[in-house]
Amino acid sequence: MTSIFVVLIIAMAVIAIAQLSRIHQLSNNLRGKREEDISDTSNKVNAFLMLSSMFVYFGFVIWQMVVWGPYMLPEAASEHGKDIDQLFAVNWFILLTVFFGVHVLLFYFPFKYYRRKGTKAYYFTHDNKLEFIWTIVPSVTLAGIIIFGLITWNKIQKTEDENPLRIELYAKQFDWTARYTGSDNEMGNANYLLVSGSNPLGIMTKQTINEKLDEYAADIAKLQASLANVMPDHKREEVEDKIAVYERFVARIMDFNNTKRNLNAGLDDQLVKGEMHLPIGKEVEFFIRSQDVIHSAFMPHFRMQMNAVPGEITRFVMKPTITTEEMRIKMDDPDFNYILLCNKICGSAHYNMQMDVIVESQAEYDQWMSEQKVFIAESGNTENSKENKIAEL
Ligand SMILES: [Cu+2]
Repeated sequence: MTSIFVVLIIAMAVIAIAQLSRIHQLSNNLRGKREEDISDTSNKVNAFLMLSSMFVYFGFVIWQMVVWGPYMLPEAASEHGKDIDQLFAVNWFILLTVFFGVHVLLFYFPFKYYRRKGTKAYYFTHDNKLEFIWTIVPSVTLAGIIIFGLITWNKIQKTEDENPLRIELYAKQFDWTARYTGSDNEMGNANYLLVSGSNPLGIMTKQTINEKLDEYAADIAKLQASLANVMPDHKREEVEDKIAVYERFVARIMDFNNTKRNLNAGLDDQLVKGEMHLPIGKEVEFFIRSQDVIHSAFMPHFRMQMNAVPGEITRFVMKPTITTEEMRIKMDDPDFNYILLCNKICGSAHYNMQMDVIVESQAEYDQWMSEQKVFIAESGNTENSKENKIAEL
């Protein structure tokens, strides 16, 4: 009932306004005034409103900067991070200069040049000098930003250390696994065809290859046996197709054995979850992979981010410069931890796809590393010493 009443009031108001403007128009006609005639006073009022909008707008922008400023990231905790921050600073400087410059002109000109009776607009078709300036200045500025960006890009793609710490960041819905190379400092090969419950990263060793081959042999045998049953033609075709696919997988997995890959490199790899440790001042070369969809390895405090793309290995080179302990003191927060996040919305639990990162002294790192299990132990093999395994091969 009330809603009908409200609608009625609104309708009446609209009709009243329409009638009022009609009366206004008619009275103007009677006085010989045309609709398009706008008084100087009304122009002047609009000009002042334009100028005051500028102050309100700038006030709002500056207020936002002050309010959100304290939530910016603390100082970069990596070597290249300083370059990234500098890149940001340069870009912000250019953006803010242009932003304030353009808006001053945008608001000030309507104020300065509002229409006055008797003045005529100045008119010109084009100006070569002006065109030249507004083409060259942005081109040079953009080229500068791009060159600066490329130099920084090279730094995060090139290792300086001859023997950097190599770590694989393996993404899947919805967690991270960090794989360390173990004592040989060589990351074992991996392939998605070898992924299984006991080998989530698909690491390539003699054992994981054979396990997978056995698994497929059993599956194929089962499928072939099922062909003896009576079944409709389309169903039979389906089974035969599946066998063909599995046989192709088998051929590719057999090939892992035949190629000259080092199948021992993966044996002592160390897989960790939940918490990843890094020694201070040591260059780290990250290899980033994904099992399912696109994820993104994001460590904001180190100014590091790189997509994890299925079927591809992406890289990022980084050297931490501030330990977790030092950062806790700097930030006056005893609970602070560096963090690895997923920065690509990858599904329902994306928000929780994270891992703590601890930066510590080499000695502390070595101690932690010595407590981490090696891959072979994870795959359920009882003889888990590397020597035994290699001897067996
Ligand atoms: Cu993700």
